[in-house]
Amino acid sequence: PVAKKRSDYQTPDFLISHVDMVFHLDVVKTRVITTSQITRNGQHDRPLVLDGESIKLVSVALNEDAIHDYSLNDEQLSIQTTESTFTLCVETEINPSENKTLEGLYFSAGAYCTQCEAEGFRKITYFLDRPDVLAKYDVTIFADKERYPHLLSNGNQIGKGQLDDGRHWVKWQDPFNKPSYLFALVAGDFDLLTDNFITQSGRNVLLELYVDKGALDKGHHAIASLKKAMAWDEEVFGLEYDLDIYMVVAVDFFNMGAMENKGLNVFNSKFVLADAQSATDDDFFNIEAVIGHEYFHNWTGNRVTCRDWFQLSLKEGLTVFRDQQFSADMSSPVFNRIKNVQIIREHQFAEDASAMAHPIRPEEVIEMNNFYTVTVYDKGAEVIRMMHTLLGVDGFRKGVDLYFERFDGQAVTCDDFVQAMQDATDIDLTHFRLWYSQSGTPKVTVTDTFEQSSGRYTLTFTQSTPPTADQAQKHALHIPFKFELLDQQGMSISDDSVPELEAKMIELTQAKHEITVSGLSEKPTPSLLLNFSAPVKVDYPYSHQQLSHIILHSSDEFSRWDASQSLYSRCIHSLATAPDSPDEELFDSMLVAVSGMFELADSNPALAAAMLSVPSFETLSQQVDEIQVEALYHAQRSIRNLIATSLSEKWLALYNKQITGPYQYDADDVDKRRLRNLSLSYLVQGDSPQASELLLAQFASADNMTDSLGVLKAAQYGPVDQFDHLMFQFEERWRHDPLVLDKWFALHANMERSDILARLPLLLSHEKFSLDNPNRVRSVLGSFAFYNVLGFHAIDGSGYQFLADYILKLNSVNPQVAARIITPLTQWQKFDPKRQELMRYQLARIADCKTLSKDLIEKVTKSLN
Ligand code: B3K
Ligand code: ZN
Repeated sequence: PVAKKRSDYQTPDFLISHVDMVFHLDVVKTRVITTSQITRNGQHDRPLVLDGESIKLVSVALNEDAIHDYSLNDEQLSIQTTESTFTLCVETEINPSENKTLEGLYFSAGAYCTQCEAEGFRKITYFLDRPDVLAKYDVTIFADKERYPHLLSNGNQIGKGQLDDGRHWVKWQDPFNKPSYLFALVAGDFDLLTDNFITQSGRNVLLELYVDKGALDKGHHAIASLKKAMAWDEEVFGLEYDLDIYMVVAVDFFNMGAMENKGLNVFNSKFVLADAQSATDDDFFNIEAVIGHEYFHNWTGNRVTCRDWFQLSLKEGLTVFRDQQFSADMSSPVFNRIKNVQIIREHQFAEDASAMAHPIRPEEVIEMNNFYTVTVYDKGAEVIRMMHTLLGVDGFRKGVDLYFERFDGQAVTCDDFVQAMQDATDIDLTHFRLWYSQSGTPKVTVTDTFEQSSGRYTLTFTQSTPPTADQAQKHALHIPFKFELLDQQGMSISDDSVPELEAKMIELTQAKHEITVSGLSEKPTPSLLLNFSAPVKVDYPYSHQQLSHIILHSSDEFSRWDASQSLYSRCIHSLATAPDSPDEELFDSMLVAVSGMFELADSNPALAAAMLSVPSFETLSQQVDEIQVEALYHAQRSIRNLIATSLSEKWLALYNKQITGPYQYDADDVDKRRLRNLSLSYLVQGDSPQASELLLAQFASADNMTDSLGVLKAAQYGPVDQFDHLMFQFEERWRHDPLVLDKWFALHANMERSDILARLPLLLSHEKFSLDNPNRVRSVLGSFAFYNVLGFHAIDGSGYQFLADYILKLNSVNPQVAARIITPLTQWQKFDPKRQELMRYQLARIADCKTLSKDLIEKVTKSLN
């Protein structure tokens, strides 16, 4: 396969104004008749070249005359014509039940469903399957009435009828122009939950949620979340929904989280269904976030879409930023910010350090589905956030308003967005645009000097970005770097002769910057990168006293948390490098700081819970040049044990204080459960005499999944027999519910056990496991590869081999899912030479496969270079 380059973009040779589609649904032989109104775009005599893949072409007619002199290959249908405006009718045949890729039209769990982004529409019909061809669609669906009472597509229902043979039909019309990737069709037998929303201009919007039969009660949270999202977008961005109906369908077989098809979102049921018994607080949170995300796409993605797929971050970075703001407004801003930053530090920094490094606007793509990444999404959102910081709340809103004023109904570029932000505010973003083309994680090194005699304090900021696999040369970026200086009382120092200090922000644009503050009586403590104002790493030689000072006094809650994490990291790395000579003084000061954090539990429980948690192995891995797997893993465990044992009384007291009534998903109770389960986990890790009793009591009395799962997660650190017993009971109770069983699968796959590789096959042959279902695959294989540190990275290479075996199996079932779970293998660069070799060996084995999908070819080839 050949890569497409961003620089090769050309406007389409033809445009399509209207599409009429007729579907005759059948499990093995679905017929699709697509009639398009086409016009030549400009003066040229090139043929009409349509995309099409894995479908059977039945017939082609141009202006109602059948034609046969077209040329056809595996990917394209070319038609030579001299007409400049014409009607093209294409009939295709599809086998939806054979389609395990879950892209295009597929049949699963008794229902038909489509997924077209990025390039799945071409698996339905021959078409100009690119986002800059926008058309209006009419869609008529025929299917058996009894089995498929609900026939859905985008827009408004404009007709329906009944045939004598038991089939019925429904016709839909979408009044908005849209690219083919936003097309959707669903047919099945569902339970339907309805509600309505009155927009700010007084229009009534019908809300419809389609779920599996019997799951109606689990839909209320999703509907409530949707209404919150609709109200929030009106309030914060002045954006109102534009159709009279908004449909959401939950399906069990889905490659990702959800899809923002116009007026007809399709969701992974994991991000819709919830009740207290079966869903955790995190599930409730994620449902609200994903429902919000897809809803926000209606403006940022659907009304204004991407010109080409290299611009994906135009809609994804912006929409992630919007969903992050929404979630922050719905609950605790600091807790949300911490979550966002953890994703960047655990996964995006790792991507930058790997063979898959790419800018938020990639330059070269073989398989577009490989670029729905943490870089495009989450770093993309950080880039939008930096503009928000530079422009301010009002400036940002003005920019977004201008963006819609200019581009509503069009397919545009990231540059168009930035230009609108600049034009609306007169803030020069020329240099800032480099964030779109430069990949990698910048490092800002900060040093300082203090001259006691004159009271002069100088801070020096130096930025540099290490080369990445895709790009050797790096330039200085425009970085909004927030900071403050704390005096010994913990007050933030101000000095109106130093504008950066007053603004608590310096805009770094060159390799080096310096600022000087005079007249200080003592050396201040700099609190750096407040609120994580840019997606960079910071290096400053903090003493542990300074970190403790920031933990107590920074005016920025995020930075208080961040300092706590630096302190833990320091302890863990110090123990990992010198396990035999622990730095007692450092550990003591850490323990003093930790014991102080307990005092926050009443006033700021969300922050307290985050501060009392040590950094993940993934975060720690990105802080070192070479990951020493066992040493780092055990050091992290030891520090947690130290915190657990040294403060066992505090943990017990904290546990006992978290009293909640019957389950409710509200901020106070969520915080309490979080602190309760965190305490429980430390009590078990610290081998507290009460641990077993508490585990069993909580397991027996829990009226909700958060507390039940909290028990299992904590029990991992306790006696094996007890853990096994609890897991057994859990499975007995939940084996009928696949979404809950996924949690059980994931816990199993993460277990720290020497025989883990003998246990995984048992999970994979579990009667509820299926390689066809992405949620199951992610729970077992994904959890193992991403999070089972000792198992996956076993020094005999068995973990790598195990994953590779299954990637080869998945290659022929679902290439998108295979290409996702291969990620940990593509991140070999930071491991020791022995492991690097073992990981590359498995990558090479995969590369040898003669029938490898484009998805895997792209990732494997890059990784082996
Ligand atoms: N836009 C979709 C993702 C499509 C992924 C295609 N492989 C969901 C989202 O970001 O909202
Ligand atoms: Zn999205």
